[in-house]
Amino acid sequence: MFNRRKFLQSSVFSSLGLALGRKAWANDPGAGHLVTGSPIVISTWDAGIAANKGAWEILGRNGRALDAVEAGVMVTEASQNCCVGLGANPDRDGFVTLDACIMDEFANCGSVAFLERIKHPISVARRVMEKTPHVMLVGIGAQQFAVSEGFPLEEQKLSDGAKNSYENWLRKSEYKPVINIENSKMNTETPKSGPGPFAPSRFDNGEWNHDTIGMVAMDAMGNLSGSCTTSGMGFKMRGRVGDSPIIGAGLFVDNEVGAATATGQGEDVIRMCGTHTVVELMRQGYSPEQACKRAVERIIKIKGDKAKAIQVGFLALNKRGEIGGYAIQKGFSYAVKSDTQEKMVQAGSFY
Ligand code: SD4
Repeated sequence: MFNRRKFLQSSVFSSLGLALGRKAWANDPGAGHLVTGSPIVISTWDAGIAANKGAWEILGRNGRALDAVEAGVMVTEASQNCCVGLGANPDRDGFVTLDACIMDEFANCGSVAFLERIKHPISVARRVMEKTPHVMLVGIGAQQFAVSEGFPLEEQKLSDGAKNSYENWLRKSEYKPVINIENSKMNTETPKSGPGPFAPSRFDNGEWNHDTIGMVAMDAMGNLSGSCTTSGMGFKMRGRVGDSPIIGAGLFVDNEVGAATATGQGEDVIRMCGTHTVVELMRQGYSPEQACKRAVERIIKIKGDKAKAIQVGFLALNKRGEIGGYAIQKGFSYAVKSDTQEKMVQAGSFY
């Protein structure tokens, strides 16, 4: 029972939290983005500009944040030349497998993982949320559900860009799927020789590459929602699922507090419940940027020096419309759209 004593305790803690938060806020360079009372959408990386425009079609007409975050990331999923959706890099056996999740202001959530041949995993995730008693469907079951809901089964074919990078990767890593004759099945064992570098944290031509879009938004009613969709780590092991479709890892929304999404090396986001951590830090009074920074520092603490070789970025929005992001490495950027602004922001970084 929530008695008076507990109420007093919780008020003391929330006042303490707010005091801490104000202090953190005062030192927070990202704290200037205050857009209280008006809709706002933010999303990861430069593909976020187009995605935000898609979301704004809904938010700008006072639509619901949930509809906006679905429509927004669908723009990225549909763009064959980008790094999300069926045009993206395949797994190490040459198949594109997609992960996505969505969450609304009532803590309703839906998710799909290891989904093949479906163009809009985010919409399948939403159907899981709205039409099933479950939160998450994976693999062939997710695909069957999608087809039963009327989603077309697309051709299994790599985009030109993905084909090129896969062929390069095969050459460099000398990966050869091995046939296990005894069971006449593909041997899924990791080959001893050269599994090759995974891709989400790869450092190419002077920048950290990425293959995910995470989006969080607040609508005119002040309600929050979020979405996250990805092809996951390029050249991952077959069946690998990252943080992006996992509620609390790649995405978390708490309508009382704020919402956060993550990008980068999913394994390291999962092990510290990344976006849930960011939202809980905001609950304690940290600004979005400070909360993202704290969460990054937690990864650094866990990984030690190994953190130098990976990228993880967090992006957050609180209930007051303040936004912020932070990453392990330089180069993490995010797109912002509101009534008054449309721009890219370079997030701060630990290194
Ligand atoms: C994953 N977090 O599958 C995703 C990958 C990503 O930018 O965000 N890449 O681990």
